[in-house]
Amino acid sequence: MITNKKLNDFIEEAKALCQPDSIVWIDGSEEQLNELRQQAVDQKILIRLNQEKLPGCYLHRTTVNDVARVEGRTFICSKNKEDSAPINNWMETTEAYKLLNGLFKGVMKGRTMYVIPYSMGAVGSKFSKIGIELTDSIYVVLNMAIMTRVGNKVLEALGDGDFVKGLHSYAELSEEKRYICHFPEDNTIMSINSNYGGNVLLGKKCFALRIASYLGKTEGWMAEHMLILGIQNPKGEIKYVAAAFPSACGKTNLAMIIPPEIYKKKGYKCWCVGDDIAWIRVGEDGRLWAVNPENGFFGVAPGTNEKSNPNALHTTMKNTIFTNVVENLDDETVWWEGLDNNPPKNALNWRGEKWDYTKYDKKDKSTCGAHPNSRFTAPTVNCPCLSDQFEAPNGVPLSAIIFGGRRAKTAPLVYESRDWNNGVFVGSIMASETTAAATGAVGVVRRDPMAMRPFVGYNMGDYFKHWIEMGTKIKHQPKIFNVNWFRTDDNGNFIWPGFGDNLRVIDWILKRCEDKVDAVETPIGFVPKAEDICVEGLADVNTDTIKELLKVDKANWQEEAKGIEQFYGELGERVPKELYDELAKLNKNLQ
Ligand code: GTP
Ligand code: SPV
Ligand code: MN
Repeated sequence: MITNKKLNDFIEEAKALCQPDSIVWIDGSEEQLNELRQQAVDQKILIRLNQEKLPGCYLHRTTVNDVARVEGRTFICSKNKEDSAPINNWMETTEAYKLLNGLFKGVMKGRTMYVIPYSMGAVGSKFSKIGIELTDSIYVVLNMAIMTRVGNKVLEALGDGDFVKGLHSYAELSEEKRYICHFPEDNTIMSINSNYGGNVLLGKKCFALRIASYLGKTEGWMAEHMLILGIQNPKGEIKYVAAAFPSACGKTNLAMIIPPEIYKKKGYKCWCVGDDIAWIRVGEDGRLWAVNPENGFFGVAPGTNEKSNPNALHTTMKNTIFTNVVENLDDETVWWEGLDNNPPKNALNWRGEKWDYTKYDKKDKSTCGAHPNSRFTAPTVNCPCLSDQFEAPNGVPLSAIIFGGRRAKTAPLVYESRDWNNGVFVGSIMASETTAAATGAVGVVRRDPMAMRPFVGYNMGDYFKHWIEMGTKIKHQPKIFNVNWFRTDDNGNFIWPGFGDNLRVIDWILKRCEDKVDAVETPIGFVPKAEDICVEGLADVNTDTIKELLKVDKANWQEEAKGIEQFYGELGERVPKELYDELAKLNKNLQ
């Protein structure tokens, strides 16, 4: 018997609105999930893969018009426009409910409505928060059961407490009627006409970033699009960093990094706490502490291989749902571009069409077997390098915050901000080439402050202000850095090897945090002395290459400063004065 009145009302209202034939509560048991997996297979929602090679693994194909987050159809609804706009799409709250209630009317006729009680963060932990997602999609249920903690234990922890309401229907998967709407002022999310990842797994971007960022502003903490990584040195000490990179710019890869040979030999080890989202609070000791509220990885498949990210690959070997990858018909396994050099000969592409690997042309994305934004949904427990602090109730203390984007030019391999406010400025001016993680053009440079452009649940200027204010509450502030793994040469090739070798840069960052190494001052902040980035064991990189990677080109940065000024202008009058002061300092340094 559920005594939570808000929960009972929510379900009654959703039932009256959506008119499902039946209601099923997700209890979190393997038994029930197995039944649902079987139903999904019977209904051709999932394909059961080779259970010897990939036990507990399934393949799903979305409809072709539903393969990524849809930023153009994602809304932050509030009473006043300025509380959401200008970066977010805005809808007035009452108008939005009217529109959505129209779309949801009778939408679940003939279908089952699943009730998913889920916890972001370990169940019952004092920083965790609870959501209820109502959905007609078995795919959503099975993914949420990997990405979050679900079931009766969550209901028990909820008791008569408060939760985030989420209502989802895949409806008719119509692109024109697709809406992903957030009501931060009401703790509510409504999502309709999609069945893809970030649009529908409401615990993830919708709750843990958009709604949570708003809660964080009101309650004095932060919800960020960040991985959390532990680096263990030869003495056995573990330091933690959090890093914000835009979608498909390397968070999962850095979160599961394997040290290069020379570091391994010295005794370095790396531990993954989270790969996408961090909830960050000021601890009693005056440091920042970070928790990963998720329980699974929703990772980019293409490019994941035994060399680039063996930990991710191993994580996907059991109990994983693959979405929009290649189906190998000979042995019922999966494949994607960049997995290995043996594309399957008898295969279906992500659209479910017969796929001829010999016609594959790297430059023509339409010949790809797997969609560039194809993904795996895998449980965190599968991860060989999962940190033993993963469920620590207070999280892990942060030594450094790292921002980073995908920039062919301009941004150096790494630089350090001068202080907290300057670091907030560095985050606020982040720019990155767009990727396949959202619909729209790929490879266009756009401003993506703190990698949160698509995920801030309120006004961006207010979000910057919140960062500045948090700084005043942190007695022991972590240092703030910016990295760029993606600088290219004149032929468009990446200069920096990236992946495991990124530890060489993190190593410098940690040394800076402990005042163990010098730096060179530039107009934008501190860069390493080239010889302080360890290049031992690297084939194509020497100290001259590092010099090249660290170059701060004045003319490029003068252009950049103009772009920043324009961007701040677009954000409107809520951009805090502190950041305009930082911009003025940058301009002065560039003269
Ligand atoms: P979301 O899940 O969308 O938030 O993405 P993410 O930030 O976790 O990105 P992910 O680690 O999945 O990497 C995305 C793409 O960038 C993959 O194709 C990777 O192979 C590539 N990538 C990651 N790290 C590096 C790197 O250090 N260098 C280069 N050149 N590519 C990288
Ligand atoms: C991202 O796009 O940043 C993701 C994938 O992590 S999604 O969950 O679809 O947002
Ligand atoms: Mn992400």
